[in-house]
Amino acid sequence: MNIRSFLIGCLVISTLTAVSQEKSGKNNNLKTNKSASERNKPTGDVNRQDRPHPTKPAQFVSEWMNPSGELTFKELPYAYDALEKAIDAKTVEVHYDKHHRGYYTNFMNAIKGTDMEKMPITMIFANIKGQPDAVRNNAGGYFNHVIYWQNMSPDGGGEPSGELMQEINKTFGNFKNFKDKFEEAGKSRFGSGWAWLAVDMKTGELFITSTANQDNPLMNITDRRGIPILGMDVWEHAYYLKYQNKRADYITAFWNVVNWGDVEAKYKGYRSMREDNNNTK
Ligand code: MN3
Repeated sequence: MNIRSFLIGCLVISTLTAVSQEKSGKNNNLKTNKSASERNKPTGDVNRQDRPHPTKPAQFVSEWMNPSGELTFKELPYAYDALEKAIDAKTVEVHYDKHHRGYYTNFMNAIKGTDMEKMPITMIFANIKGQPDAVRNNAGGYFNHVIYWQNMSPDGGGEPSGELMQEINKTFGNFKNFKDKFEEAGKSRFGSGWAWLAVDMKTGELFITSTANQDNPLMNITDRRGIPILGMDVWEHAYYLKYQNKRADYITAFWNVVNWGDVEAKYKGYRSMREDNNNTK
């Protein structure tokens, strides 16, 4: 790895660590591998209808600090038929239980006995250039699908609120423009890949991008590096049973299940990480 990629890797890790340590007093449960139902138990006055099982901001950061060798294959946070407003049960089942599980298993096999077993996955992404395809494809495939499942909910749809909505309006003009651009990123990705809403690691700005295969914006092979907060899988396996060749119809329907509470929590996780990092400079 060259010195620049190493430094960027260290920056990501140091900022993630700072937040992880700062939050650990309040969130001791985040370091354990609890089941989805335990993790998603409502706390306080959270309105589960309005904000379905979002990832907590600190959780989004801390869950990726574990050594990669200790990462688990997470439970799907809902039933296979829960996303039928957009995606049929059979597709969710095969996608989660065969494709996603396969990436996880192959990722674990690819890093077994290497230094990467002890590295956080974010560190692996920050230094992915030059690594074997088995690591790049399967680490990406494992991580990207965790984000994707978290980003959706049977109670999803609608619009974001708060700071995230303000930032979307500031960056894209309005919510419709944002959706148009995000859809375009998904439609125009040739072959298999992903569309992303991400937060620029250097400037903190939102941006939309797409990546091929199982790459993601955390990898040091992308033009603009950022922390992904919303990911849409546009591989044919994500939609073909219901939509066949009509990728655009799947993309339109995707908005019906977007869990904006989760996207906002990921955005806040990034913001708190950045503020902590600035405070420690
Ligand atoms: Mn997929």
